[in-house]
Amino acid sequence: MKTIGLVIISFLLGCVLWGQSTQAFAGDLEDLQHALATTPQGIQLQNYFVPGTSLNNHAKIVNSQNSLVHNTQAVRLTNSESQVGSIWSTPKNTFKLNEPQTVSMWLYFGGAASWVADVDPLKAPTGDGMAFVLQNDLRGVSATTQMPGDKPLGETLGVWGADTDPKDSSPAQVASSAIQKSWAVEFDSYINNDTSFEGAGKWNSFDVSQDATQPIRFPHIASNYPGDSNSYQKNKVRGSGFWGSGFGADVSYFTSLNHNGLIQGNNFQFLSDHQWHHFTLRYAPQVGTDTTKGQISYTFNDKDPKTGVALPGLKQTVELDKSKVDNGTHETQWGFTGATGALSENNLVVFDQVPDLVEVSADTHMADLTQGTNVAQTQMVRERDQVQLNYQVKYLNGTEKWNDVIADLKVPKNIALSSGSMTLASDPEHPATIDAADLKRNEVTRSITTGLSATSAGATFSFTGKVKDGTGPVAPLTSQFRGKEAVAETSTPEFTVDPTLDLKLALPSSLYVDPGKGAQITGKVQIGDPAWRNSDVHLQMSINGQSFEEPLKDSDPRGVVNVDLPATLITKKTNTLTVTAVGPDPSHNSQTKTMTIYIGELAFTSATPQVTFKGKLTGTMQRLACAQPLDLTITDTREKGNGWHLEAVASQLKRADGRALDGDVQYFRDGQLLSLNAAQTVASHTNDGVNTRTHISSENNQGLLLQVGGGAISGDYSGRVSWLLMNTP
Ligand SMILES: [Ca+2]
Ligand SMILES: [Ca+2]
Repeated sequence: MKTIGLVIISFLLGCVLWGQSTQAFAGDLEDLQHALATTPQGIQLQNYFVPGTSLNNHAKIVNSQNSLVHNTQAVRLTNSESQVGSIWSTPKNTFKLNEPQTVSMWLYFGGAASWVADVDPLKAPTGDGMAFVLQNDLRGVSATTQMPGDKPLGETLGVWGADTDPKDSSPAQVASSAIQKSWAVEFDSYINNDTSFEGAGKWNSFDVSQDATQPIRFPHIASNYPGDSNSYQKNKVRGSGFWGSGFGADVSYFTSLNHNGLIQGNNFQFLSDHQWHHFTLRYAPQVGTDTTKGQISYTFNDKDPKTGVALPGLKQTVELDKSKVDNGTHETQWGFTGATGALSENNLVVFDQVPDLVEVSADTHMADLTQGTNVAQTQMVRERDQVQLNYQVKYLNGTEKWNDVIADLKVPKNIALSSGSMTLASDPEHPATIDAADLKRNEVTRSITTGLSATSAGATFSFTGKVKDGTGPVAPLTSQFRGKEAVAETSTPEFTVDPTLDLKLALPSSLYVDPGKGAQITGKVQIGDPAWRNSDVHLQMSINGQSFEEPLKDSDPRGVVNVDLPATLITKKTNTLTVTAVGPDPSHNSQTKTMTIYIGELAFTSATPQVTFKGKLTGTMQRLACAQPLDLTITDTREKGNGWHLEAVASQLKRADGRALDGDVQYFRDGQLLSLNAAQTVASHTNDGVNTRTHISSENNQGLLLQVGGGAISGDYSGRVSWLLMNTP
């Protein structure tokens, strides 16, 4: 935004100045008080940051006014019109270019002042925003955009170059006025998209998009190198009217900024909405095997500001060319810059993790011990189930110990805790017990007095308890591990409490029935309530699209399931029956069990198609073995207790000329030879309900032989063996 009124936007400036004397200030102050009263939990900053020393710098470290947080400070970059603010890391808190780094924070961008009536959501009157900056500018903590005169140019955010020359502008000239040897990600809450002849070179065109299909219309987040001329585009604009008639003075230039890694909102409250927004920046010190580049991923709105619960957020990943920011030390100063022009904005930052001091993480695991489930996955427990909650904090790495860590843990109120312990990773054999009074409150605040470090890298708080009676959804609860150097937060999973299982149903998983026959379903329901009789419990069943219901029979022993399923419902080879037991109160039901009902059959499922016997006649009686193994498989999927037997009979073997062979086919079994001139039983079987297949093979010391008499004459003979499978044992 601009500080000198021009025709295009002076109407907006007029609005602001009109009531400025007391109301504007009151609006900003009110918003600032709101921001400080609602800061999320962060860390103390005075050891890690110093305000910039550039002219007109308004950045300050201020204390949170939120009584719910502890030892939290905020950076206040700007709090009124026509300000710049910058804050920079101290030497103990640099950004290391050759190491992984994580920085995470909460950002506040003010909002349309409450004293502006009828705020147009498409034109929120706020200031310009702020930028996260890595820099090795020779000016150090006094680095800022070089601006003509003493008025700050809001568009620059105090880090980008100044677009101030409409007649002889070049990207190199603009870049030279920026913070040098730097990389910045901007949080831009004001759209500077003036393409007019009159507005050119008046620091109001950075947000003019080079890509007409992706115009920048709303507040956004984007990154680039402020001191690099490749980050800017020079645009020519021609005047009209008198000057267009041929004199040379009718051309002006404006400069736009290349927005890399763009995350754009879809309204003007994307940034400036009187809310805190979480932002995480992760740096990896190489791209593949290329160590001249780093990779930066930044994610916006990755935590709910009210609950602290993690959200996916909006993410972009960009490459960092280290040569553009490194001065040979392989580290940079880092910090924030912000600026306002004619419109004001409270720009504030609260850090929960700064790079290189310590990197920490926390997570929660909730298990339903009764059901043996992970509640984060099932999102469900039942009344009276036993549950376990583990809160784990980890020290991942860092140059310092994580000091003064306080675990502030919250357990959902509908869990009655029975035990709790804290175990340090460095001393796993000696868990400390949590006091019963803390367990009763479902809240534990406990100091990890040893602190956490590379040698004492974590702690686990473990609680067990029982789900109280009362059904419904349970919202996530956020717990904190807050220490001097970082804050780690973790949330319990979102879940629902379902009614307890007063009824537990047990059924076999499958059943075979004979074709055309009904099925008898037998099982057991464990009835929890002694007042209920069998007939108070109904079985809701469904098979092949038909649903029906029937009560347990009072004539049966307690809890016995005994249902006759008619054959008309068993219409397929494989049928799925679902059964749920329901009590007199429909909120009490069992889990739904599924049973597969197969129609049984008795059949050959494989058979050797042909066997041959070969031999040299000797004029005496001979027995010839088959040249191929015999191989028959019989499948019986009928109900248990059914049997079958197999008979075999062979025709006489004949030559093509009709001459019969002197000899006969025999079956060898149990040391006996059975002539197949007449039908013989060669195998029999009774179904045990478990094994459905029987394999008859010549490898099992049985099979076919050809007995040839002494009068046989040579030739090719053929015949047939018939196998008869009978459904009786
Ligand atoms: Ca802007
Ligand atoms: Ca921008």
